[in-house]
Amino acid sequence: MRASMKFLLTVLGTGMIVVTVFTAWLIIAFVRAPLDTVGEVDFDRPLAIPPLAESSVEGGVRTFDLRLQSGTSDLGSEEPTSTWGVNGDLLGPTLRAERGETVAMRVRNDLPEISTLHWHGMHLPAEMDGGPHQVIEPGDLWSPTWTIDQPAATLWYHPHLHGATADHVYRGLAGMFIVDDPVEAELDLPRDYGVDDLPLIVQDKNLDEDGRLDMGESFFGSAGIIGETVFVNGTRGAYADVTTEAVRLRLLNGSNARPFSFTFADGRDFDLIGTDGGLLEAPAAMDALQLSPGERAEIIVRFEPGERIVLRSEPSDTGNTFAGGQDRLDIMEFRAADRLDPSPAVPDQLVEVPRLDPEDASEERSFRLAGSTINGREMDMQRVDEVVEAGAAEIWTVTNDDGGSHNFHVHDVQFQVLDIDGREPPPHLRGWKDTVWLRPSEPVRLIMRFGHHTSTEWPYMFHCHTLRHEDDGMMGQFMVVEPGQSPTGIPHAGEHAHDH
Ligand SMILES: [Cu+2]
Repeated sequence: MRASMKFLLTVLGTGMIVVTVFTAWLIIAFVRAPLDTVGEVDFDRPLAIPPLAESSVEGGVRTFDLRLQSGTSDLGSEEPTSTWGVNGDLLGPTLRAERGETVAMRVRNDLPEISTLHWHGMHLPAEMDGGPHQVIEPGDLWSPTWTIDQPAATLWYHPHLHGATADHVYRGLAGMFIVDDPVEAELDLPRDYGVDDLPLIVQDKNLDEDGRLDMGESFFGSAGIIGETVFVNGTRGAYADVTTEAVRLRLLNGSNARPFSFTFADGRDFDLIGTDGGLLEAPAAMDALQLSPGERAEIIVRFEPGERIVLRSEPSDTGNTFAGGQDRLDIMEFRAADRLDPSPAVPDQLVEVPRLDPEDASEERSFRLAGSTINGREMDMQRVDEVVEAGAAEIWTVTNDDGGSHNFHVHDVQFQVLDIDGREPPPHLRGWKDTVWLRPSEPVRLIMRFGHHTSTEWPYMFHCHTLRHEDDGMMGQFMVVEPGQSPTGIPHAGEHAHDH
């Protein structure tokens, strides 16, 4: 009797503590004052443009040499900052290859710890994907190869080591991967890299008093690091000189957690021409574009001679107040020359985007994201969560079940958004996508057709691209197999605890 009484009191006491802590956390999360840096940023540094990666072609194979390395960078502090990069001190070169080309990557890890390199948005065999199972030990070389078979698009690459993706990306490992194809090449679009076709890798970081990258995570919420300083291509307070009437911006939200809602200071319209997986059927005029971590977009914006205009991030329509989505941030400045070279008008029609038909879907699956789980389970490197038939079209319904700061990324395929909580998707979600934001409790129905790279051994990932959530276990694995095949078990190569 006494023992059970004591037990009851313990349970009650623990319950009250849990409720109190949870309530305090809720209050803190909702009262965090939004950050506002509008008008506060000096744009006094020329925007760095990542160099185009060198490659060599032999026997029809285009080979890139990539070296993960540590170094130091000028991030605007008095002291240089320790950073990581690919073939340099911070970020990596822009990779570029044509549809139909076979590429070979020689990725050497000269970091003091294991890492991986994942080709985000790429359709390729699972073993080449650079996910958590393709670890590269310090000093080792990893040599994936595949044939590019997807439309022209702005993709990117970054580490994907289970438990350490947030850390490695934040330290500076990321770069763009531009896929070209003849259809895009035929269109009258700006494409002079670094002149009227600019890659913009937008990231937020915090620096401590000694100029070091502050790895401390936000106290306000579970999304991880929310930076108060914005960097574009690693440049703090960046400005870009504009010499043409129109410029194509390839925007990548390369942040760990922060969503951006890109606008220009005067609210001008721009044309959205492409999303994660390629160009749209037709340009869509808009004055604000939201991108969550991992998402990309291509926009074309027009400038007047002699003007200076700031690219900003206004509060996002995320459905919650987490991850700095309510902040207003000055991002970078464009400085137009007094005389601008003429640019073509944006074509009325871009490319064909064949709609995937829900009638063709052979399978429907549902994914509920909450806590650090998907469908109640945390990532297990040895568990295959879903098995998919090669060539099958499927509908995946994905729901943010706990109101947190979540999006959803699927490897290997580009999907289309069928509807969001029953509504038609807005223009910026009507093209090919591989990552999509999840507003709380609004199911997003995705349709995708899986390719023909099969394996009974190597899985692909699906996960939240808020990197802290991914690291915490909000990730699962799927295998693409031939009809009738079953997974045979995942090799243990990827089992590494992460410790700093
Ligand atoms: Cu998440």
